[in-house]
Amino acid sequence: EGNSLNKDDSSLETIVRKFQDTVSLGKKHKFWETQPVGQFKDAGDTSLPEGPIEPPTPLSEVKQEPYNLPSQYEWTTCDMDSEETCNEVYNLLKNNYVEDDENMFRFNYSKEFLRWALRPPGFYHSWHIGVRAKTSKKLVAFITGVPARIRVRDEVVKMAEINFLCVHKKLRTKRLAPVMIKEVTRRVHLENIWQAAYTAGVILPTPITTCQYWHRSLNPKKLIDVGFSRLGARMTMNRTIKLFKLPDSPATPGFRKMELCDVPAVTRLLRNYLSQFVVAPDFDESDVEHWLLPTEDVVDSYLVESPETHEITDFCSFYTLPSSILGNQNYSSLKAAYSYYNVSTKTPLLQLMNDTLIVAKLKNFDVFNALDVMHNESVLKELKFGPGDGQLHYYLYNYRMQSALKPSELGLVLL
Ligand code: MYA
Repeated sequence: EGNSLNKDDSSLETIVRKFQDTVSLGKKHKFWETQPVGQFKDAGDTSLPEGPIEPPTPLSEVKQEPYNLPSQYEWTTCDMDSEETCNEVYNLLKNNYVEDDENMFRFNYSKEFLRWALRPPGFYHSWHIGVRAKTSKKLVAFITGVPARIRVRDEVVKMAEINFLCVHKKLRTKRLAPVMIKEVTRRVHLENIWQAAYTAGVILPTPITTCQYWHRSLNPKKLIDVGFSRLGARMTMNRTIKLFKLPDSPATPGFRKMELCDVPAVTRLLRNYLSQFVVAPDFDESDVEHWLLPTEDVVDSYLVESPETHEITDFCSFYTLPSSILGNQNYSSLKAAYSYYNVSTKTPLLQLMNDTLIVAKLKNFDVFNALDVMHNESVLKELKFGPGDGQLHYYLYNYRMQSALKPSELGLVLL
């Protein structure tokens, strides 16, 4: 889950958020205190080693039956190949998934996106978990995992990436989420996997790092009209439109869309680049083919092929995640692109990202979002990104980090 919808920052919101974070750090977490995750009370205790918190148990000792749900509900495995099931998941999320703090926007992951996100190489059907009402069969909750190899320093760890945790609005605060988390954990354990990675907009015990979203307006008039951004001080609409204007086409010679035949070269480029970060995915060619080969309206990838040597020297990508605009007369959907993995070796990152903005604009996106992970921070301001109002916390399950990372030490982007 990449999971906080973020509008332009405003100081009151920032103050409120910092206050809420402070409250959260002192709060009791009845569920999370029972889980093998870094606990707030252990922060700064350097005697605790980095690595797994609990050892794996023999598979025969993993609970064989699902956890108990309240009697009106039952577990279901969601087959995302089924058009009908995929529709149900899509609609549950469309109506009940992540909103911004002011409930103006809600993530609207497309069906194609959900299929892509949930069916990477080696995925398990059993990790696509739904909850239905027994009598009506209505889908009321969802949580998913997909397998990934994630490197932490020099250790490659098999993990589950957990995402799309959602409980229907009418069933909130009934402690359903902890049951769902325990059930996905059980099913991950059954595959002999003992660690997980996830992100959330809320503070839980204990983030490995806290990132910020930045936004680059591509269609400033619409963004202002729908309340995503505000007209700056001493700015007119015309000045603002001019400020965010971009060239009509990318500037870098040899800049082109990634193709299937590029998978080996992109894999080499990306593996080499990601090796510098403390936490990053360990992508092989099949992962790159799945996660980075362009898929219409889901993921876009471009690269720079040297016109002389035909060497592939640079790479950039973004995924498509629109949000529903709640209660606006004129617009119902915000088209957002999210920066994914970028590698610059020859083309400066600034120029590479500027070309990415140009193609995103040509594809009619309203806004381009990026986290301050990897080397992003160094180019965001100059590219006219502004900081968002939400934060995205990254977590590992059953893996302790000695101390928090800087966002720039993180080489992982979750969806
Ligand atoms: S993050 C996206 C989460 N989804 C949304 O924000 C959508 C809108 N909200 C909802 O649908 C509900 O509010 C949810 C909570 C379902 C979020 N991650 O049932 P409750 C804890 C983890 O009464 P509800 C994403 O998808 C909360 O602190 N825990 O609450 C990644 C409290 O525990 P404690 C969360 O509001 C998910 C308990 O739940 C989250 O009805 C990663 C309250 O339960 C959250 N985002 O439902 C999941 N929000 O008392 C963890 C609340 O202790 C995976 N809570 O504070 C862990 C790894 C598992 C695999 C391990 C394998 C080895």
